[in-house]
Amino acid sequence: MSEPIPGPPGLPILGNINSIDRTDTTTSLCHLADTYGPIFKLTFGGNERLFISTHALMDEVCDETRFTKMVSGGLEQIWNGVADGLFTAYPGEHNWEIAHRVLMPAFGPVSIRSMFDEMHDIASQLVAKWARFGPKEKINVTEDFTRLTLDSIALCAMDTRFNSFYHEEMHPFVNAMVGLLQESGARARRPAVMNYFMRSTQQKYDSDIALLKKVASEVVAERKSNPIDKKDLLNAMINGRDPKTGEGMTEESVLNNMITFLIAGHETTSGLLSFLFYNLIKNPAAYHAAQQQIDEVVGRGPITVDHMSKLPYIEACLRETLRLTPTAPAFVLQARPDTTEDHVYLEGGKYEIKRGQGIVALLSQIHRDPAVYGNDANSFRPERMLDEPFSKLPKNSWKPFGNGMRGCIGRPFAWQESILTTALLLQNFNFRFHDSSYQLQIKQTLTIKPKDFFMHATLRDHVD
Ligand code: MNH
Repeated sequence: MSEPIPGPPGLPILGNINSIDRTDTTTSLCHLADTYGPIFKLTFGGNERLFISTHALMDEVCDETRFTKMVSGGLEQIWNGVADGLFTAYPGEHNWEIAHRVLMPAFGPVSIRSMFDEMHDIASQLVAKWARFGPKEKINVTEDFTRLTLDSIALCAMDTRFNSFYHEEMHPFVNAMVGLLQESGARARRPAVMNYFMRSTQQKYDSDIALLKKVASEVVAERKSNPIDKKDLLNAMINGRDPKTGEGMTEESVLNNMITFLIAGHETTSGLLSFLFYNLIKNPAAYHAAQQQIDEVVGRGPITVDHMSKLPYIEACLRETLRLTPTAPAFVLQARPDTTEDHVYLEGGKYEIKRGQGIVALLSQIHRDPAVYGNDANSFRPERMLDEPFSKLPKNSWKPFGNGMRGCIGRPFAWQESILTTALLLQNFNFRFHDSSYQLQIKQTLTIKPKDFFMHATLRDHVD
């Protein structure tokens, strides 16, 4: 006999909407996990979802012969903006398969290496800005990292400069994107019928989506009328052919994926860098070890692409940051739709899962499972993420980039950008909190970022 899956009692129509804090969904869900255990259920807008928070359960649902990605909740609402782009495509969709095979080489190591100079260009703009600010200026960390990551993906992917560092306001694309993400999340939380009564919300949602499409189609049109011979993502999408079927991507699919890259390609990396600097400032020993490695490996000269693989301590700090605060905090799985049974079972029959039922992997809980990470699972300890211990972690115990074939295609991009930026910043500055008693709080849209996190940057005294 399977055990009943526990969960808090809910309201008749709204379900468990009151169990969740909207600005910090992840923390609310983690509290529920502490109360209800390794697996619990919640109901939103009439749909029941399961939430898992241990490595043992995660290991099972990451088995791609039994489970696959599920597009539901906020992610399904993002369909309104980017339809079957890579991130939002339903499992098995033909357009996903074509785009996946066309784009895999474009995100491969050779390609990402060739983007180094452009990433360096944008990261240098950040260094220049903070250097001119001087030590007294209060830096809005997440905003400047968002400028960095957005400009970087736009330049590397499609040779377009957003020049965010030269504008007070964020590029309109960013506001539209935040609008799409926030409203998509909100829609998933309220009963569908309520949307009909929210005229102005609907109008803003529609105009945000229209702006995203306008920016993307202008870029594609510009490229088509002025072709350049550059191996970037846009050319890969326009000219690439699926090695298996010989098909190219449709015009719609190019646009949907262009917007997808701009969205998926910067929010998460910006959050990662923000949490990293929070962790470094909070943990002086790790901070000094990281800075020392840069001084030894790079010294005071220029940082090159060959340095990227020689900074293991920085990589460990990045991995440890994604363990504690995975910036894409959850993803959803389901029994494979081609399963013939009505139910599947977890832990050898202990829990019964209906076909089509969403299983949300709560990454920050899974990443703190004491069975894997021990009693100091809540501490920032980069040493446990150095190459050797990292490669020996149990399978599926560190999943910030998702799972299997639906895992993150942009991982090598994010990694190079994060190592480079961290190296440049630690080489040039010392950092401290603006408010030395700052307590970490989290702000969530679809991704998480530290809330109200400000710091100061002082140029390092390079006198020997
Ligand atoms: Mn990314 C999928 C996390 C950077 C583009 N990404 C995923 C998934 C996670 C994820 C988790 C799986 C989601 C799911 O199962 O529903 N991504 C990250 C993190 C970072 C990141 C934590 C940075 C840190 N991602 C990037 C970058 C790009 C990108 C940079 C693009 C340049 N990610 C994608 C795309 C997908 C994806 C595209 C969907 C892949 C697919 O399903 O084919």
